[in-house]
Amino acid sequence: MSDVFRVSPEVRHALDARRPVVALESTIITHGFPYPANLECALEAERVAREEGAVPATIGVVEGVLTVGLERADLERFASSTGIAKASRRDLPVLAARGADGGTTVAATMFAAARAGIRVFATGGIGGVHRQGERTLDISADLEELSRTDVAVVCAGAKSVLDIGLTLEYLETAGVPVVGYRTDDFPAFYVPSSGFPVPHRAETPGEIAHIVDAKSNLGLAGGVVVANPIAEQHALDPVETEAIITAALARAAENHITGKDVTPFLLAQIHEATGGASEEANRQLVYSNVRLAAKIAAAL
Ligand code: PSU
Ligand code: MN
Repeated sequence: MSDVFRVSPEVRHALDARRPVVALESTIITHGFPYPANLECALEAERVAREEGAVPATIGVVEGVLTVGLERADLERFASSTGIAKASRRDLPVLAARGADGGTTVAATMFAAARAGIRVFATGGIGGVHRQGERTLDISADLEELSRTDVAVVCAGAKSVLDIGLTLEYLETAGVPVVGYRTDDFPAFYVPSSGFPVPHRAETPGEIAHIVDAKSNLGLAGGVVVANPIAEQHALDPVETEAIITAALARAAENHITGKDVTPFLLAQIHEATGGASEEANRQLVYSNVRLAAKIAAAL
């Protein structure tokens, strides 16, 4: 293909044969979970995609090459190494030039998925406007990517470490459809509701596929956010979760954490504070998103 971009043979064949393919990100492996929970989650997400009849395409930067369809050995290395870069859109050319590894964020994964011709991507939560974002301008590149790159992103909403109201305002301004899957409320990752309504609701994967198709038929560039709430049996207690998130935000401020380190720092703080309960919730919501993404990909 080129020396900076590669699609694995399995993913290439699936796309050529018009079989369903689901993109998966790798920041969740390098920065989202501790080892070995991260490896377990990455492998199980791929297994769930296959169980639903889709080919998984985990995306990352391998020795500078933006790779669609990581090998098992890459997944193991990404999961067990510390110091692999978190790679958002702005980091891709630098990693390519230096031949370095990177775990791709939602933004960078969307870019690679679209370039490969993959239309559906499953993750845990999207980045968004951080609290105080109106002052710090800490707004995830995920939102900008959603405004320009044609990939449907299935997520469990966004964590309330973010300002969810401002995140939804930003998505509206950017012209990004947000569709609640069997919900009227935008989900807040560990809990099924953020208290903010979604602008649109869909009941079936087929309905979502129609929205995605209509968007491209209209010539409207950009993604779609499919918001799939965590199942009640896996959800955390909303009051306890809010307290943990507030404490995590305070520690981030105390430690002067800024820029790309903010999200990984907060995730690690939350995982530590809940002693594994948040990790389990996080894994379960990822698998649920992969299932829904596979069904949307099949419908497309
Ligand atoms: N939110 C989560 N888990 C994650 C991330 C976000 O609940 O692992 C990761 C995703 O890869 C997302 C990235 O794209 O963090 C956003 O980072 P930033 O806020 O620096 O754009
Ligand atoms: Mn940021």
